[in-house]
Amino acid sequence: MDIDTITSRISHNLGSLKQFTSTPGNGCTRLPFTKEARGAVDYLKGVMQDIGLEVFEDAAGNVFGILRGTDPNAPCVMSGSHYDSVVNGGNYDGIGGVVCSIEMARLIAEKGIPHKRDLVVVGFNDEEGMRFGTGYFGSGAMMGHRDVEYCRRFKDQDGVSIYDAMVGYGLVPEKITDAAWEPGSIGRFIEAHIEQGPVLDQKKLEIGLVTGIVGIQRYVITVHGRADHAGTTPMDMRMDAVDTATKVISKIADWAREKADGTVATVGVIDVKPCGMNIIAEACEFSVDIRSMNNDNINDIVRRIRAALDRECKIMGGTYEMDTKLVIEPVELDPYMLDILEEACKEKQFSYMRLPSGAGHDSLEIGQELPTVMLFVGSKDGRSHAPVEFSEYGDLAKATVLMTELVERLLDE
Ligand code: HGY
Ligand code: MN
Ligand code: MN
Repeated sequence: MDIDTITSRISHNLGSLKQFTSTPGNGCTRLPFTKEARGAVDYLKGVMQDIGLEVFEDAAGNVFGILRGTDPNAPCVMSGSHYDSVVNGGNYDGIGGVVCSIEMARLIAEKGIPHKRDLVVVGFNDEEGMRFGTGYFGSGAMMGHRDVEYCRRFKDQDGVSIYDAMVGYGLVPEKITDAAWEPGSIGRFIEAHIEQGPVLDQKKLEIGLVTGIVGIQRYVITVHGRADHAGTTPMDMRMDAVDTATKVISKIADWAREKADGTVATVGVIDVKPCGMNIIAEACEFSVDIRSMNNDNINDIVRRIRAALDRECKIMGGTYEMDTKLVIEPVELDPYMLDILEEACKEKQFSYMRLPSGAGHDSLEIGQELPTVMLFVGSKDGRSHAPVEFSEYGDLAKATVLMTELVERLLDE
């Protein structure tokens, strides 16, 4: 396996995929069910077809390429990541792993050695949940966790539901359950991804072997007060939604810090209505994203948020709603596959370490039910979800070589 050839192929494909963004010059914005998604999927299909994979898109907007094995009844080995991005994101998050999996399939196809199990490469749709505030739509659909009601329920900031966005993209939401794979048909899942954090970069390591992925809970909370004149309304007669919401928001990060075990909590979105300098806020909507390897910590912070909202809204005389967007538990990743990867790192003298993932991934959804493993490559300065996101193509090539070694073994087990 010529690492330079793999590196140049990855560099070429990721370089070409950069064009599929709605914010050219300001990072990658490739939201689900958009023309940018369509462009990236068509590009990926072309590369997969060039390798000789059987290519198809499913009812959720995922794209698959299959290298057939000799035993159609054997559970397949699947590898991939997501092709969507956040707004003004980077050019490696998700798509880097999709390209690595495709190059891994190419290496195996080029050898032309028959193998027992199908090798399936996948580009998942809407892992980020950026547009609809959810997450893991494509991988969740593949695992049988998405239905038409789910598609109708979640809407983007323009009020477009997943359902309507799917129709606009040419999909039939009523067929979303067709995206579910038969239980037992997928044997193992392998995902290469950028770390999106500072650890590998600071330690100058080439590979991260991911031991587990944090659990995540996401909510959108709306505090309801009353719009009034900012000048004439005495302080004791106000129902100020911002005053009440911020009394809760200001505590959330400290509740995470108190856990002192890597638990994190983020309020990334705050929206005020009617949003006027001289109007007391009628409503204040904010997002909460809580993550930990310890699920009890997440539940405790959610409990404290609810209790604070109850207390502060009672004092203000207002109300609140707490809309659940995502609830998923932490996963431990597969020790058997991790050990094989670790042996391969040693044999190839790739510098590596084992570490948990603070970012969510399709592997978080899939790993709830299937043996799953992830490999990380470093993120320059630990930056991600920003246009400056950068990873070394050579490191992605090394992850590809490691995945190839693992998958070749799994295909014939
Ligand atoms: O939010 C995340 O952790 C991931 O980038 N979807
Ligand atoms: Mn990602
Ligand atoms: Mn991401």
